[in-house]
Amino acid sequence: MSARKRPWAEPFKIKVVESLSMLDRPGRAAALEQAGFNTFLLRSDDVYIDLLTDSGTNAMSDRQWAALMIGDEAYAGSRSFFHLQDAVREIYGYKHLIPTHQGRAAEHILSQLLIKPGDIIPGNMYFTTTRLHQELAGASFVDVIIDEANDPQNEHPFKGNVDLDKLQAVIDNFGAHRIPYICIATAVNMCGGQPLSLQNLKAVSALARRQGIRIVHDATRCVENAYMIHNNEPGYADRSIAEIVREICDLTDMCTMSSKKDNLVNIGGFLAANDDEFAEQARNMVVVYEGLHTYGGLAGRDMEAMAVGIRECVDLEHIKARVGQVYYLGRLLEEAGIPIVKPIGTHGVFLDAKRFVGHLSPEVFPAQALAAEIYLDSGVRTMERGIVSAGRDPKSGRNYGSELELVRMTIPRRVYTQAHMDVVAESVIEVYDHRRWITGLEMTFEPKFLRFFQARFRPLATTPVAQLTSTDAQGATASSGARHRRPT
Ligand code: PLI
Repeated sequence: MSARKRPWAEPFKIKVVESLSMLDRPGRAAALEQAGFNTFLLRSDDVYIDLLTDSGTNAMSDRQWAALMIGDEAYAGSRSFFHLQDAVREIYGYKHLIPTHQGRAAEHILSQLLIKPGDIIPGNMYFTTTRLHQELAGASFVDVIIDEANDPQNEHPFKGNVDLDKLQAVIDNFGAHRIPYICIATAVNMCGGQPLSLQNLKAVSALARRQGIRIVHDATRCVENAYMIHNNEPGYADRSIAEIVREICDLTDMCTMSSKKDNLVNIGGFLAANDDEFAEQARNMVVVYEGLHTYGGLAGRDMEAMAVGIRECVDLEHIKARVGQVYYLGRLLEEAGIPIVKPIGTHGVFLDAKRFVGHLSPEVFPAQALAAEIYLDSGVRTMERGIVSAGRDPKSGRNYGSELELVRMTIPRRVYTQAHMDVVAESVIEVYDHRRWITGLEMTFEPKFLRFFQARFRPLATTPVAQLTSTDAQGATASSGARHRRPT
């Protein structure tokens, strides 16, 4: 073999394709306006390359499609449930499985069962739906992630780690009796898809056990985290991805899962636990909100496809190519000097809007404006992960605020090619070259919950000329009246 052999290539060939179309620039401008400058409100037909999310947007394998045909659609005791239960036990190791239609349904049931008003949930950074369900059940979330996670330029290889001193301080302040569980996410989404190390998780687990506090694992991207441990944590290079996933799960008591990510399906999730009594209560609760405990809001065929996806996603060649593609895009941007979150994450490349559009202040939603601009430039859809996503404290009504102001370019699994990644990089570089002409936004509609999904914005009337260089300012004045005043 040549020493110049590339480190990864897709371990699949393509059997079915879906055509893409692209609106012209005036069409994209009209679509953006209609969507209230929120990429979540665009119609997918108006999108060229869709990097909004990696959730439910994966391409299933031929084996998963074949599995759909053997789904058992029985209301009760479906054979497909038992297939799924076997897969969850084999890969994740938890004893009890409660299927749900997606991750937030598992979060809802878990939060309602474990939280009482006034409780505190420490965790390694919030996730939007997870924190909302904790709050709706009466708890407050406290972030105990290491400080490095909030610095996009810090190259710590495990930025998802828990700061043990912060965790101990929360326990000392509030008392273990007010902490029903510690919420541990793998491959932490909101800070850029950053993994935690097994060394850190072992320490968290030991501390939690000493204090008699459970650990709830958000296992949504556990396989991606396991791959980073395999690559970067001493002692794990020879361990299989499945072994590492199992070691992570064994250090925790239960998990919530959105199977729409790692597990390679378009819909599905679950709650899984080792505790018999908790599982019995969850099985009872799932009947109220989702469906019988042997399907939990899923069709039998969905459970079959998930069972196959759970085993496929721990294949080393698969995960190497999946994360390899994210790195490919990240490196293109790094080489062009674009400010991105480092290290490159596992499920997407995150632009650092604070540095990308440094002339925009946080009140004018820099990351939201940047995501809109990228769509306008090329039809590439990305999303905001900053102050809009952070939302408001339900008690005080104040904006939570966010140290990180990011645009997430999330890569669906097995969907796009390297040429698509090149197109994305070209567009981001183009937008970067003209970044000074990007104006901020004002929010015109704010929904009560998870506002980033449905909020609407309008562009501020003028470019902040005072903050432009004199050459930039001339350009802005010359074409006054237009929002995007870059030269064409
Ligand atoms: O979208 P759901 O309800 O299947 O899953 C909720 C959820 C829970 N935890 C984590 C870490 C997630 O990333 C997550 C969903 N994430 C979405 C939709 C995303 O775009 O990242």
